[in-house]
Amino acid sequence: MAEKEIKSIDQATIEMIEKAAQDGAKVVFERAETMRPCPIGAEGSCCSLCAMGPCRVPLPKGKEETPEEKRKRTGVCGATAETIAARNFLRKIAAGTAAHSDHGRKVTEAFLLTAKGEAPGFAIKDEQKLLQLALDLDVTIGDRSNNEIAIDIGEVLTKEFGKQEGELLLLKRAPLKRQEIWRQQGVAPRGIDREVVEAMHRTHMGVDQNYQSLLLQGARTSLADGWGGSMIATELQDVMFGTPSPVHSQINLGVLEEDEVNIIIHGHEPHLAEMLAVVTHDPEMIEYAKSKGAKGINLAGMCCTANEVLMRHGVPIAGNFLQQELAIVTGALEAIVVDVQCIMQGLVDVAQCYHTKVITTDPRAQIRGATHIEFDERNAVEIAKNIVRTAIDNFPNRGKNVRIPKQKSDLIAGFSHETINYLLGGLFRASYRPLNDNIINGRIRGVAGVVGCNNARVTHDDAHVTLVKELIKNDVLVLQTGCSAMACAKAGLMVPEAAKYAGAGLAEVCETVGIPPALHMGACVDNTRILIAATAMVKDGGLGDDISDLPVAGAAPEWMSEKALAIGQYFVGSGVFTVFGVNWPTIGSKEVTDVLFKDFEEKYGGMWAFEPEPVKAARLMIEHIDKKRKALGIDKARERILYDMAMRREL
Ligand code: BF8
Repeated sequence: MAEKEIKSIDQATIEMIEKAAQDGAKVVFERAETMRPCPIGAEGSCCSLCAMGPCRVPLPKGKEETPEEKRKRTGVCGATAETIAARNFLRKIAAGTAAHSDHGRKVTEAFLLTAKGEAPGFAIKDEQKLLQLALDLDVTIGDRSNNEIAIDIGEVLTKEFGKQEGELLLLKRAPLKRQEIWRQQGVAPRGIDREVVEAMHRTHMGVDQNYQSLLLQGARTSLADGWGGSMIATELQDVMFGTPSPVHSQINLGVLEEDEVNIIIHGHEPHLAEMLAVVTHDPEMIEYAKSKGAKGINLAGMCCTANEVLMRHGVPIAGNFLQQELAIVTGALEAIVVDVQCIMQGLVDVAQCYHTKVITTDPRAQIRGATHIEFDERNAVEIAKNIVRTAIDNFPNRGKNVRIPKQKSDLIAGFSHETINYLLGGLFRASYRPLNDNIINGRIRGVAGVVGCNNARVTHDDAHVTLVKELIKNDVLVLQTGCSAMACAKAGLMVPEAAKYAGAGLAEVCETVGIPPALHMGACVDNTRILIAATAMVKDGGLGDDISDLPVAGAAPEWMSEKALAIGQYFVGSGVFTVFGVNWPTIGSKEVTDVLFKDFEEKYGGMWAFEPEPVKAARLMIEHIDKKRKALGIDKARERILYDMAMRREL
């Protein structure tokens, strides 16, 4: 991994890192300097699965390994470097799948409570999507009420988590050829929890010690995430809270207000955030804020909870993963309210230097030193009001050491699969046909999903923005989620005017349809929207009969979480070439890495790659897209367009 030269390309972030240093607040950027990453763990060569270890089996540096040296590179139990790297990789996928899927389970529980009328304030909002889901799951519609249908859907989907045999029901949404590949390879997941449990069993000391079968379980587990837990979360959230459609908002720390009560909602699950979006507009709450000297209440988001309420309500976003502590450093934050995942324990320590209250709300994600106000869908309005009142009561404690960065960028979000379908084809003939046609005629070279985290080991936001700019310059339409979408939105790539960064062909399509060249599709669980969009492209015809035939590629250039690995693996297992940056967690075993980077292409039509330099990563993606165009016989159209572009650029 190359040493980073600057901490962030985002001025608001740099300004707040400096303020944190002046204020004596230790934030992630400083901690990353004092805590160097363990090189043996980073390459997947440390096994800590039993008490005979931890055993370290690092790859010898700077020289070719002899067969004898390789034979000796084992743990105390004899586990080879291959077994150790593959086990570590599988455990990470299992953890990532567990996180997304436990989110999906929580949504399903809330969905059932809503359908049964036991969650006041929540409702079934998207009837069309409810009925589509009923059709997909063979749930009877007839003349039954929406709530009756929803109860059946909720019960069917609840069983998907604990199912022991057969296949997950939503696999049927994939192209038929893809389903056959999964069956042939033996990776069609049976039940969501079953695959996670089996992954944990296989990686226990002394169980599966064949790196190839461990990696196979990695594929199966991740597919239980992408076509299971995550997809259930996205679908039910859309039905309950509304399927996103284009919405204008703003992003970066500059969305915080000097004279209002600032509340940030941070994490991943949208239930509480949905209720906060309502309650912060309640006149009674606004009056209460005024009684404490504030002009109003300002709700903003952070990380993927932010993406959820941005997509559906246009709630502004204060920042992505590495900015969470910096929001406190502004001195203007009354409360940071968190649910689950990607919440740094450092928040509590940073909050000691300011007046901010860190409020945990989920029994699964508690932090010592934080205030815990437990959320329960059965009493959502009252609990949300209690949280908002706690923040308002904290407003008079705000000190004089306040500095809110000026930076905030406009963005258009809300590009669900349904919205793209509608924007491209219109209400009565919604389809992906215009997208496929423009790919076939070469105006659009291909489509890329660029997703994932920030990572304090590399310059904040830089790889996301550089990679996406390179892709759109080369006429690749970019679909985004998570912290990557936020990075590009801050850089101004998510407004229609950003078409100026695009190649001539893509710019023409963006201008005609009125969309940005990088489309915000939501939170990390919403990567399933990209799977559905890819499937829609296959089904619309002209681009092959499987996702692996499409001129598409994926990337997570600043990944850090286990969820990112689960996502990457389900994209690979669904036939997509996927490039990760930062570091690669199986480098300690050439055999394991070769399976993931090479053999997987034969098995799944998609494979992994590792490239930390973002322009080179974009080049790899474009090469793959061109390879697929050639296989489809549509490379000739593209050559003609390239000639036109070159001429236009010379003008
Ligand atoms: O689920 S992109 S840092 S916030 S893990 Fe976390 Fe990574 Fe951000 Fe959302 Ni996804």
